Amino acid sequence: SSRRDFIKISMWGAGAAAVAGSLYSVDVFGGNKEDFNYDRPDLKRFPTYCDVCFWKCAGWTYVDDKGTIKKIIGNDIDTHSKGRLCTRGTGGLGMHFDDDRLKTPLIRVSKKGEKSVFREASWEEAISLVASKMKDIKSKYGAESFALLKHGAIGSHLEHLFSAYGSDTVAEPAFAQCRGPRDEGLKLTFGESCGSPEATDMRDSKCLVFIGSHIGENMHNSQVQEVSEAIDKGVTIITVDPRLSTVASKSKYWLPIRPATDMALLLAWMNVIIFEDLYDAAYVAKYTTGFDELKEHVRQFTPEWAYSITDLTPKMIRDSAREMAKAAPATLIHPGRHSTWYGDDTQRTRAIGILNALLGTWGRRGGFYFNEKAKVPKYPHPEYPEPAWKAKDLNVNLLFANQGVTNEVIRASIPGEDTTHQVKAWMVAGTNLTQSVPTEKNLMMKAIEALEFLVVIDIYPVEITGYADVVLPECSYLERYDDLRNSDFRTPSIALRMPAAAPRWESKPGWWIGKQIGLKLGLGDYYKFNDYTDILDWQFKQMGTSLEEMKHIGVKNLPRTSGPLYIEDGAEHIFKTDSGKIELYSQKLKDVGLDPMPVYTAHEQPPKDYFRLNYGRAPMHTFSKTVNSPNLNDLRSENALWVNPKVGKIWNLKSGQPVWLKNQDDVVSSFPIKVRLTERIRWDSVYMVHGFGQKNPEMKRSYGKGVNDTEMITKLMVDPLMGGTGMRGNFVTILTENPKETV
Ligand code: MGD
Ligand code: SF4
Repeated sequence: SSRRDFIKISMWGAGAAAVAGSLYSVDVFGGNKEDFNYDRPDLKRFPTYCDVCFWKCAGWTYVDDKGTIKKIIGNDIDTHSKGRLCTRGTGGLGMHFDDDRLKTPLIRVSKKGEKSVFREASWEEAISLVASKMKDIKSKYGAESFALLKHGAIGSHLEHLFSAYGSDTVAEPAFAQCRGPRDEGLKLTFGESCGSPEATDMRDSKCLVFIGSHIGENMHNSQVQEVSEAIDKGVTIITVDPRLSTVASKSKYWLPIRPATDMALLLAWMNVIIFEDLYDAAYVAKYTTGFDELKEHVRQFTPEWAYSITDLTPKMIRDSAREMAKAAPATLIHPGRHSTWYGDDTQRTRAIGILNALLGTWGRRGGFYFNEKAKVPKYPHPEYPEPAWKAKDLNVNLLFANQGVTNEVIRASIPGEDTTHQVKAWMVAGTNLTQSVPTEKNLMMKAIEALEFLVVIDIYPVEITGYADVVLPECSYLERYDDLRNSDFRTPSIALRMPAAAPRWESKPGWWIGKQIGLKLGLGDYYKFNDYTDILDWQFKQMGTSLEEMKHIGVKNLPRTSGPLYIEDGAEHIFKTDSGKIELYSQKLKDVGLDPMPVYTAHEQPPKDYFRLNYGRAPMHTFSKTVNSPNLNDLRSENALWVNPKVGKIWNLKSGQPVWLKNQDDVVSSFPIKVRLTERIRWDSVYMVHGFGQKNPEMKRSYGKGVNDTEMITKLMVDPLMGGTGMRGNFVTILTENPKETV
């Protein structure tokens, strides 16, 4: 069918490639800051904050007198990033220089049943078309039927547009495919989540526990810096991971758990901590509720019980629990981030929260601190209209989904599905949806096929653009203003992102795109500014600075006003839960018929000749966002399949050998992946880095390199509390020949 054929795209519009030759000859890998001569008279610097991941570290972009960006480095005064950028941030210049980027607006010319062909269009034509479709959908079905699926900086610009237009049908993969279960699990326990950046006080931790959280490979700048600071100070690390991750290799205890059994370990740890009297009795008595019920509940979950489930010896479970208690309250059992694993993820996070509470670490030095961000004044605009329904109304059975769930929006887009409301059109911005939201039974494709209109805003011709009716090219973060960064950290700080270079080709900033569509929709009252600088200057002035000053300093650190970082010894503290206490036992869950305390459920293990598909991150990449970036692609251009050497021997596999994967639903990978034999993975699992296996040939560096894990994830374990997409219950077998060629 038409939209599916885009992989064969033959033409992106004549002239699309006729652009300035490669500008890519910069000093991005100058290595240390010292290696680069910043005093060159021809250099100017512009403040920015990094957009390569969602950590938002502040930096300076250096530009020479020809207007060519030469280098990007951290902003020394930025408390949030401690003045440094990670490899990806330093390599962020690749997003500016990449000649594979989208260059002009594109309009689809092929009809259904033909292969996808686009033609170049002017902004005027493309924006008029988008606005007329938005009007059309609104008059036929109501504005709510137009959904916004977004991620990243452009999100707030388009949310403003959608709110003014009358739709709150908004969702992003950062919730139901990432940290939703963690955030909801912590809210149910402590009344609030740990935020982003996580309010983890790791620099002062004496014991750090990572459960599947592979910090270092999962690169969040200041977290990694704090872990290394803690290592220098002699922290004890305990890592629970079926794979010897980088942080596992730095650990005193590596617990190579049988995948999908973490809940059994967490319950056994609670058993040891309670029955060996290792918990913080004063903290538990003062700040928690439900301890007696919890004690009875975990009585049966001994380390001996957990042994046969987890493959971890009772001694290992006891020793590691005692180690945690010894360092408490400066012990941090990290709640992780990407937590959509097995469908009981909100409850698993509750178990992690409960363990932290038993050790008295919430609101304590070396555990969790109380973060604070600045109050940013809202630029005035008329009231938004009240939509007839909201994205949340699609989550009928998901009582603890406090925002839109991508998969529910997708389901609501398929005629005949049992949903409360119908979605007819999508705007997809800053998210490569087909790769970031796995679905069952090909629901993603069914939804895309059924849409009356799909507009995609991206900087790259990623897979999802191939299904669009209109594609709009955003410029890279180094070429635009965006909202100010408002960091949620130990102390608040704000940062400015401003352009260091003009947008390349015809690309435009997200705020500009939102405004132009808004104007065409007759929403001018919501856009009473000329340039985004008007908004920024207005906000900065009320926060004690100005755009002019921020251009010179980049970051403004503000004083903390919300009170102490930690609960002072014995002080009263009201938690934001119904009871005002940390809820070890949740009446709220009980009242709606759900488990008030976490329970262990056995999950399916791989059938014969199949391996559990495990996936994660690499330090030089952020999902699929970076895989085509010239310099980051140069560091790693494809993913590899980690296989245990014992399996390699039985299956006669060699390192470097290309193989194809087939999953439990007989889905075969589009491309091969090279084997990497390593003792670092258990025999029952394979592992790969997420983000590779790009399907659009226009992504020249990354096309066809490695396997896309999402393609192999066709069975979901949905979290009944908040709709999280549990992705780790999929099994693959290894094929040494391309089955498509042998049939
Ligand atoms: P990416 O796949 O990197 O992440 O999901 P996404 O947010 O979809 O896609 C980012 C998109 O933004 C790319 O298309 C990129 O080209 C585009 N982009 C980059 N810069 C800009 C810009 O300045 N402007 C615009 N408009 N677009 C830009 C991430 C999500 O995926 C998350 S947060 C997690 S934790 C999950 N991880 C995950 C996984 O590990 N495995 C599987 N199978 N699925 C996952 N889904 C989730
Ligand atoms: Fe950029 Fe790295 Fe900071 Fe993420 S952690 S914002 S990629 S410098």
